[in-house]
Amino acid sequence: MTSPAPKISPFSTDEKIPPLGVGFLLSVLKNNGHTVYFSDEYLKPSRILDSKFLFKNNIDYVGIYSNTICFQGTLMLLEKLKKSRKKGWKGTIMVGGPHTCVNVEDFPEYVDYVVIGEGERTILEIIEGQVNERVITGKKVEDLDILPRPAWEIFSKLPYNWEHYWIKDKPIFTLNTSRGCPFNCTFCSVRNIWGKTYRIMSGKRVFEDVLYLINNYDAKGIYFREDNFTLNKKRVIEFCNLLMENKVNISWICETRVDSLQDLEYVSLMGNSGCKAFYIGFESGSPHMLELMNKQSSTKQILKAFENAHKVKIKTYASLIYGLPHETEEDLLLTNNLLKRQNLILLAEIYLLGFPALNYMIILRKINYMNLKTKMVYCI
Ligand code: B12
Ligand code: SF4
Repeated sequence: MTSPAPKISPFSTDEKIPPLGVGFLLSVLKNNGHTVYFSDEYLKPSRILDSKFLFKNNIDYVGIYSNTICFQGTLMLLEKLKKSRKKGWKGTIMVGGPHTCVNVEDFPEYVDYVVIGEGERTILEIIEGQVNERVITGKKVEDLDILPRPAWEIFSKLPYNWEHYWIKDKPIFTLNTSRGCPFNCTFCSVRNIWGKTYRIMSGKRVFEDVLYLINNYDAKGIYFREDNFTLNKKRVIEFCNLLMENKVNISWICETRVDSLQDLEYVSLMGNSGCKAFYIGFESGSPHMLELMNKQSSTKQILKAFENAHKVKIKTYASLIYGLPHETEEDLLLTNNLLKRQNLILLAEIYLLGFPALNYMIILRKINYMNLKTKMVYCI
């Protein structure tokens, strides 16, 4: 299960896309002969734990995905499981997901297993009775090519948002093909959760997954919803070439950093293979703030990245962070000046709030849909 979003929250929790991490776990379990049920409480809260579901279906393990914003929802699910135990349910409770990485002590004692980090190996070990500790750090999957595909057969039947405003056609599928980040931006929690080593699925594997989604679900577009899709040039080049050599006509979009977009030939190859837009975290137009954020990129690189993308007609969506300690009026002015020089389709303005166990943040994100003239506020 995922955890339901808070009913009232300053963060927007309305982007409903499949939880791919849980999807990997479902596939690993199914491939090892286990029967799985999935309830996406974030997509649509259900009353499954108030019913006789656990008893009727002889459920012996319940696993919950927990992130910080939805943590109250996790607690609510756990309370219901506790009540089921009082009524005689004998099952085991496991939790995993980002919140275990940042505040492991938050989980009540009656939770049997708290899995920090990657779950594919550990979830099987738990079910096979090989785990003795209550709090376990999941073993990292070094070669992501060995992972099964997320459980698309389950997700595809659910009412996720299968479209995206950057791609005309639908359905659009999301993929997550890398883990870890070698950078250490002060505002970001990814390194705390995934570690600094960047691990990837090969270009061939990514291509095969895209083809699978086209052939089985008539996918019209792919959104690589991951921290930095373009970091390993070799695999992205392999992926783009495979799309072109096999004449696969698919639109795709990804999330990236400016330093990955300095080489026009590379950016142009992505455009030729179907890339329609980049979501670029450039964060600030002030060298002083970039330095404080430890962003390891320069304003010169920002300008070059946007120039390269626009040269090959790839649209750009910029993400900025405001309100970090030490930001001055002058820094804001520099950011605004830089923004005026960009031809953005979207701008996400993110405001710092603070976050547990991170360098320092929860951030509010305000997105100005420049072309669409609508607004949205949410956080990363
Ligand atoms: C795509 C994405 C989304 C998507 C899909 C979320 C999802 N559930 O997959 C959407 C748009 C819905 C989303 C929303 C939000 N997101 Co988001 N998102 C991401 C992103 C970029 C990739 C997620 C992913 O696919 N990861 C890869 C998979 C393999 O990992 P995983 O999902 O964590 O699952 C693995 C393990 O955690 C573990 N595991 C997970 N569940 C369980 C359960 C059990 C029982 C076990 C044993 C193991 C286990 O095993 C899985 C496989 O290895 C991450 C950044 C990142 N690198 O992870 C941020 C990230 C997860 N999001 C984040 C945040 C803050 C949010 C929002 C609060 C933003 C908002 N709108 O305000 C909401 C929260 C709602 C929600 N339910 O997630 C933070 C979470 C930080 C935190 N401490 O909780 C992250 C880490 C980004 C960041 N920079 O900090 N997000
Ligand atoms: S913001 Fe991006 S580059 Fe920086 S640490 Fe987070 S994932 Fe890595």
